[in-house]
Amino acid sequence: DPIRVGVIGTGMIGREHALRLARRTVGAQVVAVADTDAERARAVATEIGAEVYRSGVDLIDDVDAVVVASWGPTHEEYVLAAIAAGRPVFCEKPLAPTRAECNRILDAEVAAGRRLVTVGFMRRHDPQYVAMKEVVAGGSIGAPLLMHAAHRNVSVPDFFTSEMIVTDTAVHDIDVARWMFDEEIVAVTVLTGRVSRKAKPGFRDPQLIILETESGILVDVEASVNAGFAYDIRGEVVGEDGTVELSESAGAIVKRAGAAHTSVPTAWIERFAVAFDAEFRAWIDVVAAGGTHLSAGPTAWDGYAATACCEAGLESLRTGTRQPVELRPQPALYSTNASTTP
Ligand code: ISE
Repeated sequence: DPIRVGVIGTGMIGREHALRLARRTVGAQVVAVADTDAERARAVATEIGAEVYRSGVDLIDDVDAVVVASWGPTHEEYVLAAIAAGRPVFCEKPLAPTRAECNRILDAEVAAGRRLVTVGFMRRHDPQYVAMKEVVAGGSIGAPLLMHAAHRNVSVPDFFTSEMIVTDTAVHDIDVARWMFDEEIVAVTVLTGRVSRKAKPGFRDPQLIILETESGILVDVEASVNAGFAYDIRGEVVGEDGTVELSESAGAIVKRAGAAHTSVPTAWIERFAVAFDAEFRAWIDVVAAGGTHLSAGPTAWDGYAATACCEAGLESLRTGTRQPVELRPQPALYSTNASTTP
């Protein structure tokens, strides 16, 4: 029998996830959707033949597994309700915007004694990042010393703030750094300088974010959200004996008339399409296998740690100073395989 999924939140990413699960994920069926905007929920429900629920919490009892893609501040309520109902729950990033909310989710999951939560850090399923991690783990470039990353968005909506460059954009690079090196981040520094003329007044874009890991690996992340030209995601790990970087393009290169041309993506939906497919494949497989063993990819602990780094990043953005990241002791539930790819 297919896994009956309910999707809470049918905005941009929620609709995308609902369609992907309904149409492209073998073994999954989206039977229920909910959104505070009933019209929006109805439109998605019609596209995939799901039922509309008035509230996200009501939908949980009627499905096998839950996707939470609503606004970040609502995540805690839905994730806690799913844990209480014993339902596997895939929650979009952030797990929750504050560490206090994430703590309550960790406590609930620990009390339930099962890893029911998976967080939507899809880069862990991107073939290029996976290949890069294999090289780093394989040891051929020697001990990693540094990582350079760039995360460039074409543009962002009007509601986007300087803080969101940390919490909404660079949060992916924070998760990548933790996962790439299997280490926690111990300090975050956010630097801002000359502002892009394309940024709205008062907006601090671009940002240079420095992450320091437990063993002292330094990660610099350029986060720009008004780059204009492409959705450009770059990463390079520098080891003692060599480097490994994400390849520039998955497409073809055309050479003619004295020039080479290749297309570049302009949106995350396009750049990470394969990663989104793979993250749901992995999740549905785990849910179908009973959902009682390891979660499929990033856990609630990973969500908590990323939020803790973002809180430090926000403080650094405000004060201009380096901020340490202090994490609570890791509950035993997360100690095995907690930050590896399934
Ligand atoms: C968005 O929420 C994402 O998750 C994208 O991956 C990121 O590039 C973008 O900056 C965010 O706003």
